Amino acid sequence: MRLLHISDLHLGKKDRDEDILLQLEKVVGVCLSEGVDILLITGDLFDVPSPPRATKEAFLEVVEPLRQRGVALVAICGNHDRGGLGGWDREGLLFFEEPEVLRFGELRLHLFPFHPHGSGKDLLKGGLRRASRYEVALCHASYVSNPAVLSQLGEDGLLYYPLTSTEVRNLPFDYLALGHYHNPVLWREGACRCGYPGTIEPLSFKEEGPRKAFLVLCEEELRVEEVDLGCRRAFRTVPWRLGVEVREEEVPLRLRELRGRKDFFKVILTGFVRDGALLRASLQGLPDNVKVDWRVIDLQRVEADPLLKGFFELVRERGEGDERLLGRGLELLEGHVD
Ligand SMILES: [Mn+2]
Repeated sequence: MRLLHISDLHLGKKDRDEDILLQLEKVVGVCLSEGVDILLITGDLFDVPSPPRATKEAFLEVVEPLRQRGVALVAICGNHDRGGLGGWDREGLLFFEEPEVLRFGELRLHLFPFHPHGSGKDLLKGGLRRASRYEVALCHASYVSNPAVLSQLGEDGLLYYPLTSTEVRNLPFDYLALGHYHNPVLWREGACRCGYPGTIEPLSFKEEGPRKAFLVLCEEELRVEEVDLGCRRAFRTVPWRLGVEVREEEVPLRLRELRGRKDFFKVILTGFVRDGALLRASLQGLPDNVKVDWRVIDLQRVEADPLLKGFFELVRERGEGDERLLGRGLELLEGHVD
């Protein structure tokens, strides 16, 4: 028995469906070439609870080759797509909004879809005993013992139903297929392997790095292999220090050059700028795929303010012309710096 685990597709996300569907096509290709029996989706298949009909149809069309080859598709809802698709059992696609146990020969799948009062809690209720050779659980929840998961989901206010390492360790599963955190993580808790595959296509600057699917092989023992999915449009954060990576007068042109690229860019602009207002004005009408994180020190404003100027000169005189020190000091002189 072979399973492929993906998660958090977020189909229906503004302007991204084409990329997500192309990545999904890649996933379907992996299922067929690897002889996968079941494709698992651990929540947030759709970005909203009631996706437009066209989005659902586009999804079904892409996964059609799976149906033709008898590959089952089991999806649970996440916090994004709960509440409109329950019972959407169509053409071999099983979409669950309530806990359930499915049996496929020697494999049992325990489903814990996202629920405002359940999910992680249902998973931990206990009473579960091993009754099959392979026991796999699907859950849309927050594994808080990983600092990256904790900080990112915490930052976004999405720490639904936290699960800890100790709790997971005692579960009677061979594999815990997780959804909710958007970056790939694969680890082991005692005898239980655990994995967040993350999104199949990056959807924000918090999703840099390659996208993955996890191939779960029910062999002598259960094994999990990573499958690299690459991505259609990457999110890239690039630091530009004025006078180092880029000259001040080149900034507008260099930013516009990024327009022709398919990826998304966040340019962190640091260093000293001779005239911040002028540079800012020249950045109007930036392409949609480019964001500027403006962290420069505007010498024009320093010049115009006796307090800032005094501080600036003092630091420079003392031979401590470190930009970070200057930047921090100027920031502390509140409101004086962009
Ligand atoms: Mn999600």
